[in-house]
Amino acid sequence: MSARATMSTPRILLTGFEPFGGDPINPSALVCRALHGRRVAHATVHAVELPCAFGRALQALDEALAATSPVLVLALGLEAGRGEISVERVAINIDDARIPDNAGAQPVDVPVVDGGPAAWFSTLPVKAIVSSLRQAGLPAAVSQTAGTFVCNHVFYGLQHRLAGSGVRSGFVHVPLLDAQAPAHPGMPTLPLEVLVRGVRIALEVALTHEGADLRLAGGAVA
Ligand code: PCA
Repeated sequence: MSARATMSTPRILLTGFEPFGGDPINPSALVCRALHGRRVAHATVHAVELPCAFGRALQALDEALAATSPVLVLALGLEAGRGEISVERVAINIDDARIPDNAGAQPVDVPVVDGGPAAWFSTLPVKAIVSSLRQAGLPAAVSQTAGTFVCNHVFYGLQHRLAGSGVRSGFVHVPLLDAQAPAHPGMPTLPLEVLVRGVRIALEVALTHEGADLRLAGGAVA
């Protein structure tokens, strides 16, 4: 495809994270690499790997947003311990790190955005995405929390930046890969192909679902 044609194709910004916490790989980055340049519906995926560091991750996100002017943004991250592709519902305005980030920072109870609202909801049709993933036979669930580490930091920052813009955005946590099973005994894992297929479906639904989200139960009893 010529540069001109590429430029005129609407772009999806897909982000993943570099490895963190001592793991040599982060499945979210591998999914990004697999989908970079691929066509989904009428748009082309532009994938970017973010540093797993408070502040710097949002700077990298800002650069990627400015460079791509996307029609849709999906941020991905790893959550070891979850067995499903988890479509996040809400980002909260707090950084509270149980472990240091890749730059050695470990903020505790610091807002992501000073004076920002307590939370932002995903603007993706989260229920429709989960429903389509399940129909395709993939394990998927709505998640009620993206945690308080760098993933939630990026999710909140993303929603804050795009609030009112009309550009849909949100966050999906993916499980560990099968290849990581030996380093994480007893933890659920999935093959990379399943994650790539799932994220592709999520992008397609996010781009093409019209109107309000589906009214399907996706809640949790605490
Ligand atoms: N997962 C971490 C940060 C980077 C990643 O992939 C999180 O859930 O916050």
